[in-house]
Amino acid sequence: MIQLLDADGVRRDHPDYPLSISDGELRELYRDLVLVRRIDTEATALQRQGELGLWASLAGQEGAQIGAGRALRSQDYVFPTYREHGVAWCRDIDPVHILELFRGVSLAGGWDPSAHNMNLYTLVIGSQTLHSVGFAMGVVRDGMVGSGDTAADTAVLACFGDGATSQGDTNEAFVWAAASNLPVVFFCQNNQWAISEPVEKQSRVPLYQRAAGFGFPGVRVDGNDVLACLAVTRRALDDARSGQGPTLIEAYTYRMEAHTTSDDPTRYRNADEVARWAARDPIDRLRKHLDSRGLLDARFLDSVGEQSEQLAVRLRAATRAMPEPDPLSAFDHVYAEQTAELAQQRGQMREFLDSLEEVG
Ligand SMILES: Cc1ncc(C[n+]2csc(CCOP(=O)(O)OP(=O)(O)O)c2C)c(N)n1
Repeated sequence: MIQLLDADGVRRDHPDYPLSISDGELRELYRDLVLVRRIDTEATALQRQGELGLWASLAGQEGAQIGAGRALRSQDYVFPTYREHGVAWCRDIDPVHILELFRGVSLAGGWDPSAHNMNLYTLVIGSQTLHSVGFAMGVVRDGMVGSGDTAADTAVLACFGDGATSQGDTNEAFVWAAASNLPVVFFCQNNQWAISEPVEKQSRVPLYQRAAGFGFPGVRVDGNDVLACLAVTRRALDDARSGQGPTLIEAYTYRMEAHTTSDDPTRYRNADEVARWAARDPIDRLRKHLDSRGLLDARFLDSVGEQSEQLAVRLRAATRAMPEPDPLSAFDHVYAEQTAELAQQRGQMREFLDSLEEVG
């Protein structure tokens, strides 16, 4: 397992994954980790207050997501699942859009994918892996792989969980990516659980080893080590952009909270396991490292604390102020062009809504 920061925050080098990083960049990674955790904490609280219908927590997975997200170049394209709030943060997606989705007021999804080079969240497990290879095929046909133009060559990052590796779609995506040598990085966050199904019940081998059977490299990285995730993803994305084909990254991490706010994890996993992983917290680890380098002065910590507080206040206010959606918007964006059948259904809905108004 690739690790660049050990559990005590001590820096290690790895010959295959050299990482030169400035003090300023280290601090910005820390800021990212703290802020995305704050988004998560606020969203969970908002759900408990009845302001969101559901929330899927990323707690514990911040290091994996910020590492992968900060490895991207602006032209790269991301296909997420529903827990990628940290990756979305790195793509400059306002977390308010994610909250719109989980409040159920943004029927077609929260943001414009083309404005951020990040597709909308996907609830159908594994389906985005096929979308990612289809997109990557287009990238190749557009001549944007291996051209040597660093501003144009493009990689695709497909994010999914350990459970998704059991889906047919994901395995088909592996076949397709390998056969066509596509510029895709498969970023699997193995958070040990697919709701109540542990990863040991899904695979006889470590997940990253499956890549060998498809004919491309697989690597396991410490998912609670943001530096290792950054270095490993950066290299895989570089390989993809330069025409060397796909990589499977297994970011070995843990889902600290429930699967979603509708789940009770105490029914299927024990407290000892959770405590063991709490001791490997990705933010604590980077904090220890920064501290050992004298980078945690009061001014920096205050600025992170203040930004975190302001973000939380903004998220709460924005969530409470979200307008109710127009029920007819459910018919928008279903297809690129409205079909006759949908237009008819929309008309029926319109009539129904009008009849309600008449009743008063
Ligand atoms: C095709 C499909 N089958 C089943 C489900 C129900 N489901 C929702 S989340 C989930 C587990 C996913 O686990 P994993 O891929 O490890 O991702 P995680 O939630 O742990 O991030 C399942 C089976 C679904 N959404 N889609």
